[in-house]
Amino acid sequence: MTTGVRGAGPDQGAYEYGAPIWSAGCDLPGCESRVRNDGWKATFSGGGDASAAVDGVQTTQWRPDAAQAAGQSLTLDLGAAKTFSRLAIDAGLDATGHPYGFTVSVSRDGRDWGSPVARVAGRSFTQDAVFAQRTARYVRIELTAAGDVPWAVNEIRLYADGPDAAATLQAERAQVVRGGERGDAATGVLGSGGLIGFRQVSFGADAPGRLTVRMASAGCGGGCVLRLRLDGPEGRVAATLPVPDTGGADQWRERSVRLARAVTGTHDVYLVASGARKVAAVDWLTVRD
Ligand SMILES: [Ca+2]
Repeated sequence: MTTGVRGAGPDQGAYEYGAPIWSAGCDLPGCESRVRNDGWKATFSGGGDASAAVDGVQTTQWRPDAAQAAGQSLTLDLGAAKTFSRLAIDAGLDATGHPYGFTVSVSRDGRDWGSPVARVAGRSFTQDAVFAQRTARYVRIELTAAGDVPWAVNEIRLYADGPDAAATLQAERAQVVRGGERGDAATGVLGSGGLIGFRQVSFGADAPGRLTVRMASAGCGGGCVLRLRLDGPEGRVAATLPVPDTGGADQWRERSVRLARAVTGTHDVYLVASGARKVAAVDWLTVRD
């Protein structure tokens, strides 16, 4: 890895000295938009412990005793309303337990389900159901065909059209960067009115989370802030984060502040700099508990 070198060549070690630190995990668009599993529960219509289907571990598998039959269902409780537009069933390396067909339904209260949002037939290693984006707390997957062997699920995942607010939103990957250089791994120093923006960010928590920003700043004199604004650069302020003097535009620090109140649903998100000609460079931001 020899991109983003500072000086004559790469420094020895895991990352480039003085550069923003890397974040572990996949940074492809499809990974960023994965809905965070923060303690989902799964219930099988035939009873038994179905927790392995949503325990966040790809190698643990749920597999009931009975062979597949139409009407068997797994119901997920996401704990709070989440926004998503794609469901993927991962059966790992087990090629025998894929369902022959299923429907996906969603519900806000776990009682009123309406018509299925997706119908899927045919078998593949990962079975995706794609539908118009929904916000719901409960998801039901119901088989529509019989099979010789039991259904098997290693992990169920949900994805949204945009990133989850709890993901690490890398500033250099923002859809909008204004009033500062985009940069390879972080923005340059944003001036007052400068901003970065992310489209269609999913919020789902019932309680206010914390905005955390990794930033670098010098010479602001205590009067600078970064504001988290919703739905537009001039939109409602969800949080105001004072910018500290970190000792230089290459001295990175994390700072966080609690949101004024809970934000739910999907919003375009803007981090807007204010207070001085040079406010702060931004590495990443996130909203989580
Ligand atoms: Ca699992």
